[in-house]
Amino acid sequence: MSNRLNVAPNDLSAFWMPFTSNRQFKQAPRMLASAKDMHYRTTDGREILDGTAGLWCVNAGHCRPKITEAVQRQVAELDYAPAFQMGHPIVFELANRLVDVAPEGMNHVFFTNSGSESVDTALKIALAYQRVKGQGARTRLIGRERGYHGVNFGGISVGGIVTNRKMFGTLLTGVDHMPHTHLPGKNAFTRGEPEHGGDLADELERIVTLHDASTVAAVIVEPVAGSTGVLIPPQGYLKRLRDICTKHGILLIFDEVITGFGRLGTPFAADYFGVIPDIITTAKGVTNGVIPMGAVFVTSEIHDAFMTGPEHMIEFFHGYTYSGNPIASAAAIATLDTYKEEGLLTRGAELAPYWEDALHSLKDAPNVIDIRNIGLVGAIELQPIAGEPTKRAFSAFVKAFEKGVLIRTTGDIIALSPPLIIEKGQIDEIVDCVRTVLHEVA
Ligand code: PXG
Repeated sequence: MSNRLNVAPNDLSAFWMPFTSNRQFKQAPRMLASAKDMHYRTTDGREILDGTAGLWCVNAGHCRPKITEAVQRQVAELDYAPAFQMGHPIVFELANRLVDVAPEGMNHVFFTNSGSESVDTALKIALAYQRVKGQGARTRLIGRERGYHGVNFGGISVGGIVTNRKMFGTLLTGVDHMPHTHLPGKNAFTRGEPEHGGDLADELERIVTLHDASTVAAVIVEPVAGSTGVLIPPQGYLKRLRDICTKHGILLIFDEVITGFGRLGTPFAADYFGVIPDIITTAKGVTNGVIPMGAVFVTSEIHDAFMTGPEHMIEFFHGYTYSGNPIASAAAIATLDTYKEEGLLTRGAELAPYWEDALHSLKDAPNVIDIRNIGLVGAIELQPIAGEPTKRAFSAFVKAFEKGVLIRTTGDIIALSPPLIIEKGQIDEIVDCVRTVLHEVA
C-alpha cells in the first residue's frame, strides 16, 4: 500500500476547504489517514472514536469489507455508463432494493449525487408535478426557519440558516418559512419528542391562508433537524403538517438526508413518526458515505403523473451525469446488504434507551443548558461564552479530538450521531470524554 497517507503535505493553501475556518485549520490541521469500523486513525497514528459517523453518513461503520469489495469489483467491470437514454442492471436492482426498505407507497427513485442535489431535485419534481396535474399556479415552496436542505440554490432558499443564505442574493422567489420548533424555555432536557410546540404546525395553515393554497406547491422539512443542532419535532407536529398538506393538495417533502437509513432506529423517520410524506430526499447513508450518491423517493401518484404524452418524449427534463453511477450503485447495494445482515436499520432502537441515559447523565456538567435525543442522535447545548458565541463548543470539539473522540459542533451545540454499530462501552467512552472536556472549557 502507498505510504502517501502518512506524509503530511507541506503546503495546505491550494485546497479551499468547505464549511471550515480555513486559516485556523491550516495552522493546526486535524488529518485523518485511515479508518476501520468505529475508529479513524490520524496521520500521526492516533485512534479516534467516531461519534459522528463521519458527517452523519457512515452508518455501518468504516471500511466494511462487503462495501469495499463491491466497489473494487464494480470499478473493474463497468466503470461508467451514460445515465441518459442508457441503463445498466445494477441501478435498476438498487432502485428495487431501496423501494423495499422505504416507507409504504414510496415506489420510485430518482438518483442524484448528494443531499443538496436530492433536495433541488425534489423541489423540481414538486413544481413540475403540480404543473403536469394542471395546477401550474402552485409555484410557492414553504420551508422552515433553522432548516438545512443543503447548499444549492433551491435548498438554501427553503432552508432557514441565515449564514447559509445571506451572502447569496435573492435566492428563489415565492418561498415562505414556518417558524422553527426549538422551545428551550419549555422543553429543555426532554427525552425524545418534546411535549410543547405541536401547535406550531398551525403556522402552516396561517401561511397557506395568506398566500392561498392554490399557489402553494410543496412544504419541505427535516423530520428531525440535524445540522442546526438536533431539533426534535414536538409531539403531534409532523402529523399535523401532513393533515394540513393533504387538506390543501400541497406535497409534503421529508428531507431524510440525515434521518434516512436507520438513524432513528427505524429505516426512515417517516416510519418512526408514522407520517408518510409524498417525497423523501436521501443521500449519505445510502452508500454508507463511501461513494457520493443521493436518492429521491416519490409515490406512484407523483411518478405516474409524469408518464403521459408521446412515449418517445423525455418525461422529466432533469438528471445528472452521475445519476445512478454504477460504482455508487454497487456501493449502495452492498451497503443495504450490510444493513440487512447486521440489522442496522433498527439497531438504533435497541441502543436508544442506553444512549438516552448516557447523554442525560451530562445534565450536571458545566454550562449544559439542554440535552436532546432521539434514536442514535443526541445534542448537548451549551451556554455560549458571553460575547463569543460558538467558541465554547468549538474548544470542546478540539479538545475531544485531542483526547481521541470525534464530535461535531454547530453553534454552541454538540451534535452526536455515531455509526449504528456502536457498542455500549463506546457510548460511555464518548460521553465520558464530553464530560471531561466540558469541565476543561468551563
Ligand atoms: N439535507 C439535509 C437534511 C442535510 O443534513 C443535506 C441536505 C445536504 O447534503 P450534501 O450531501 O449535499 O452535503 C444535508 C447535509 C453537520 C452536517 O455537521 C450536516 C450535513 C452535511 C455536512 C455537515 O451538521 N448535512
